Amino acid sequence: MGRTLVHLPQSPWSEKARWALDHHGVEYKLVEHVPMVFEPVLRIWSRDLRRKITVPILFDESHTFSDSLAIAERAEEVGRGSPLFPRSHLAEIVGWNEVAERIMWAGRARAMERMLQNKRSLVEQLPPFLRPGGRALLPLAKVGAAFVRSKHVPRTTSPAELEAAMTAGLDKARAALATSAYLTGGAFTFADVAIACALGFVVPPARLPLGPATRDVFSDPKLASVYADLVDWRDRLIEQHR
Ligand SMILES: N[C@@H](CCC(=O)N[C@@H](CS)C(=O)NCC(=O)O)C(=O)O
Repeated sequence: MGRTLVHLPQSPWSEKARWALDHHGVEYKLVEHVPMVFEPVLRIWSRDLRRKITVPILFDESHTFSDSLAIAERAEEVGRGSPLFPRSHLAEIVGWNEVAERIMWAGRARAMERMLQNKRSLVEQLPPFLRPGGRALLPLAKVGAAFVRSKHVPRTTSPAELEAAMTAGLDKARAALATSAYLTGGAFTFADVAIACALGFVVPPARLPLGPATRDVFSDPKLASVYADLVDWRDRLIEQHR
């Protein structure tokens, strides 16, 4: 099928993978994921019937890369351009990806709660071929969003804990950026890509194709005001490196 990335256009995780692939000039086809519906297909394509399916997934030659970090590493292996994983700072970069994952994990939990209360955003989650059905398909959109929440969001974490998980990571990034325009090694790396994408749960970047209601749901006005400096940094990074 040729090199193919299965993604969710609006998801910060998918953007993390696309950014690395594009940075390295890697060519690929895009297939838009439909939560719940595509899961059995992706299990078969990835030849792993038991794994928890998440996107992005890259199918490349006979290999499956089923995580944004693994996809970025593959991009580095087959692509061209400046390295996103310089060996001298590898451990730090992987550490920053973990920081980003914690911010995103908490950010998604908060965004999903808001989404389930927002009918317009739920309708915007319908796959393109169902969107013309609009409000009539709201119950279906709700089932899809509830499925994604139950798959990824444990009910035991309180809103305060989620906010604390986000601020811990954002404070760490702010401290690192106090002395440099980049998080590690004085150059643009995957650490910057990962944290920039995590800021998608504070203020989504303009370039992500989100419907207006979903843009609201993914935005966190309180954190946006506290971390306006990080959002500015992210926007400059996109201008220079995306
Ligand atoms: N650590 C994974 C996380 C990916 C992830 O959580 N993807 C979610 C994005 S919301 C997803 O696949 N959701 C749709 C689904 O579960 O069907 C990565 O970096 O790729």
